[in-house]
Amino acid sequence: MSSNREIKQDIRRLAEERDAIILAHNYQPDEIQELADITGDSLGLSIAASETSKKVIVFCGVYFMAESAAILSPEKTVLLPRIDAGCPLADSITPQELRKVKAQHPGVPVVTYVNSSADVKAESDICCTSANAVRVVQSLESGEVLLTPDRNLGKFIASQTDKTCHIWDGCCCIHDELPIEDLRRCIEAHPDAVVLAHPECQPQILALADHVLSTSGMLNHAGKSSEKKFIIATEMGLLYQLRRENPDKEFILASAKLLCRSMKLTTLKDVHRSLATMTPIITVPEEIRVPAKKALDRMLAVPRDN
Ligand code: CIZ
Repeated sequence: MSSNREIKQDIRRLAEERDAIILAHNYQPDEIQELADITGDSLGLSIAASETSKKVIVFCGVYFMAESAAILSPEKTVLLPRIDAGCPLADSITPQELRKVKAQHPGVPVVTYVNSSADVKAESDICCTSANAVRVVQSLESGEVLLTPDRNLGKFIASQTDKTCHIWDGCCCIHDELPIEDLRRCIEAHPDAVVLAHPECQPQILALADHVLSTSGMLNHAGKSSEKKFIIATEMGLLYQLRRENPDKEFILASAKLLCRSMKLTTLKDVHRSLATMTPIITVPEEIRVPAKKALDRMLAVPRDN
């Protein structure tokens, strides 16, 4: 049996041979993030994938993330080392269900969180991330919006805008089920810590947070802040980058329950097998890819805050 060091060396050799770049989401296991050429959030990684000259993208994450890379880079081969790495939030709405809701609200623009399947994006007017959701909604002329699929992100957006928000009832069970007692205990034990919470958490969790941020927002904030201690309310994988980039600061996970099993499926052996066999390849049919890309492109065209 090869050691992790040998497997990593062989992955590097294969990546070179295949002209591949290895991307790892912020929630991946530590050894996968350590191995990756680039780590980040799902959209940031897909944009990085579209900008690289490499022909093969190894996406260490979950299914919808590899789909996003395939939507933005149809000319590249996108590998997802674990084909069974799904996302219950993305699965919480089907395109058929979305079409039904759209029929109930004719003319109301659909804003879909990037944590969704390609065919749901294809039925949407514009995408958003947890970092730009409020800005995307504010950029729309309509006074009414349909927000899918995350109800907690939807409620957070609704709290930040005067627009009428119709919210789909999906959620990320990891963020949604964060026990408030765990967070309260953490705050009591570390009253000097700054609380950073992800908008996929329930409103009563966000009410206890100092800042509501995406994973990239948390990394930016922690890096720039003069504060030294943070309580983190998102999936535990983010602690790897937070600690690596800020060795002088302390990061405390709000609850030991913040663990996504799907995100933790990928192993070094899976990455090795994927590169050796060039499977499983993720593709998105053109009739879905083109409208899904339009929804992503509309989001990317929304001006950023200065
Ligand atoms: O979109 C992503 O990458 C996720 C799952 C969360 C975030 O806030 O970055």
